[in-house]
Amino acid sequence: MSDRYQPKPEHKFSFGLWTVGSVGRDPFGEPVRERLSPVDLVYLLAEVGAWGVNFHDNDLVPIDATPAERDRIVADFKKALRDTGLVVPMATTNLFSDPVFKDGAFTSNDPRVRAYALQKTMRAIDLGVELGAKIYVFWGGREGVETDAAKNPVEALKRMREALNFLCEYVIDQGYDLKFALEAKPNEPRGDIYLATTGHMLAFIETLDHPEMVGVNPEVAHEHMAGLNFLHAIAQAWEAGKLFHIDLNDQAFGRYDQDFRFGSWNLKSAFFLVKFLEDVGYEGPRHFDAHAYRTEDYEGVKEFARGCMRTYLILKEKAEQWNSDPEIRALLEEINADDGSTDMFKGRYTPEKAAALKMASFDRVALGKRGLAYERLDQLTIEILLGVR
Ligand code: GCO
Ligand code: MN
Ligand code: MN
Repeated sequence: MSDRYQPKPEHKFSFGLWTVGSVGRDPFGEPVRERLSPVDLVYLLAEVGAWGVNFHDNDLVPIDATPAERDRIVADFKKALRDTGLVVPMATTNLFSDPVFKDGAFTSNDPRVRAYALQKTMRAIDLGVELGAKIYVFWGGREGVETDAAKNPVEALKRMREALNFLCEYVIDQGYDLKFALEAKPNEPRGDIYLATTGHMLAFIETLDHPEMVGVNPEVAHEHMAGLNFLHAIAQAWEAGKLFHIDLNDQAFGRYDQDFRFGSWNLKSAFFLVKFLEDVGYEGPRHFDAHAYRTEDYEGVKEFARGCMRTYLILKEKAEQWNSDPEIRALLEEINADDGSTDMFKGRYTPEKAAALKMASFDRVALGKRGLAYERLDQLTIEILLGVR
């Protein structure tokens, strides 16, 4: 194996405890792997070369742990972090597993459940910050419905806003250095989940009391489940200054929530995604929110984790190759050529520009006849990906 694709801390590759710790349970079958402790998982991640480990509160501390148990678990986990050098870049709350959240957490119709969800989240924020997290993810897996008879969707949005505003104030009040990243998903486990896409989240964030503290955590699989172009989602988030975190995995369109190894399904989408993150200089964690196939033992889980990072680094190299390929560069130059003939119409509106533009003449037929060479450009991309160029 070439050293070029060895993960290093500067690549900021992270995994959730729930990803490599997945025991392979699905709606049709029982676990296929024994459960490893959080400490074992930290060592496993260190062995494969990861930089960071993320967790839901209850991945680390069971929901019914006593304060003494909590303190012991946290102490053991901190020791494993010290021994391995792994960091905790992100933390989050499990607001979906326990039956209390069967109808949502922040959007539940029951005000006692909403209050409990806030309490649980404040405690989980304290835990995340104690372990060094700088990003706090909100994934509202149960914030939705099977039937719209059950909840008023406008009321649901108001409840979500109230909860996030409350929690932003909590973070400010504690003096924590912590940002929030909202993660959209269209469905699963609920029939429909509110704020279904990254685009929905971006619009919602602007309605919060502290929009500067809140960004997004887009996930490849979630946008693909909705049939959307993931690159376009993260590009919009990036342009808005809101790409605080990212969940990398893979997913066939139109299927159940697959959480495949990064790059294992749609190589071309994965390529343009890596190219984008590297080209713009995204500096956040590259978090893999994926699972090994249910067929695997823990050797297979390690292969899965290594594969996520290795594929990322290979695609990063391919992106460099794409950017410096002379034929691609020449094509891009031609595609983006500007003869300066429309310079006087560019920029902000003025009445003079509008009047001049209305009088200008364009050779519409010639413009429509121009071939754009995107076929060649795409074939060159494919040949780079296939390794023949
Ligand atoms: C999913 C989600 C989760 C979240 C996680 C962190 O589809 O189950 O992607 O894995 O990312 O809860 O918030
Ligand atoms: Mn997911
Ligand atoms: Mn996710």
